[in-house]
Amino acid sequence: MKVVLSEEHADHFPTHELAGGQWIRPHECPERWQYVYDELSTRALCEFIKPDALEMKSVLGVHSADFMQFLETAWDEWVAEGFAGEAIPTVFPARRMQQRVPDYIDGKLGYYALAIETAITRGTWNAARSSAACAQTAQRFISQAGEPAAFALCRPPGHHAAIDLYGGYCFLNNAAIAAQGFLDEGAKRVAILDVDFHHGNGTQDIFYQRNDVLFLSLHGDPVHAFPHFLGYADETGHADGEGYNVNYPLPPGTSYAKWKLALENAIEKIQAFKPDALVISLGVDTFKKDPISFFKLESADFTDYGQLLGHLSLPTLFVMEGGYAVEEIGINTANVIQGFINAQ
Ligand code: SP5
Ligand code: ZN
Repeated sequence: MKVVLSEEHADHFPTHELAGGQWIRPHECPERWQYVYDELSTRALCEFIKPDALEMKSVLGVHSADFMQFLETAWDEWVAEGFAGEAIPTVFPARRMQQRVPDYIDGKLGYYALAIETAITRGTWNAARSSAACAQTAQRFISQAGEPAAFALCRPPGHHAAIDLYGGYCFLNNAAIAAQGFLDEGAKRVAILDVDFHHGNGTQDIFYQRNDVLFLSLHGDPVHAFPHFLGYADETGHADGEGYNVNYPLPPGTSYAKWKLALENAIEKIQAFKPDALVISLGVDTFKKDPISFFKLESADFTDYGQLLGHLSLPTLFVMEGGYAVEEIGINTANVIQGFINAQ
């Protein structure tokens, strides 16, 4: 399988994440990428390719132009204000306050942030662009070169990034940009299946009123799990999108047996939708040892569900999302890919 990846991911390496009232080294760290790359190399399953430069058309099909402008200039505006640390907001447009974009950078950060664990640094915009470029190039291997499947080893991840919001370690929604790319290049329908432990709130937000993208997400119930404010089962889409958003919130301690029942239900819905392409938001933070999650998948379970996805026999793009049990992230990710390839 072709794997698209960029060394420029390493331009984003924030040193601060606020967690439990303390500053920690961010869970979303550059070694995550290295572990996946090393494991895929060891197993010789893949061919590695660098991305082409990001073309903005499909990006602007999913994100607002003002949000792009903000991401591009946020670090420079922060530095121009004389701030010495990483760019992290302190104030938010909360209930009954104005939803207007202020001029001052601290206010802008709060306007565009959905969570503050995610710092913006000097190299963030470049890394976020290179990550989206990986997804776009991998998508084009499928839609233009006729590859049956591809894997975008994206970092930073993307599925929490909404039309005009960043956070949850995400800036650009790589999976959504790829799905939009398939549509821009002739696909009529695309399904996005999000198997990251966290709800793909950003992807849901982007496609919530559309019927050309079916979005399905298996995740920790937002009553207990980040992002807390989206991901309930009664969020089924709006207007043209009614019925095209499917959430499977699952409780703490969910075993693979229970998780697989939700996956099988999602797979039936994908088959009924008859998509021209399938995008998998592949987070492996469902693993039992993940430090911030509460599902109980074992490493072998990743191979098993990779096989189920392979049996769908759809043009399939895997897009890397989360996974923070760093030493096992490579094994679990490669297991999904190996299971998928075995089923072909
Ligand atoms: C892409 C992705 O997986 N983003 C996840 C972002 C999660 N950020 C905040 C997590 C807070 C988790 N707190 C759980 C404490 C468990 N001991
Ligand atoms: Zn996650």
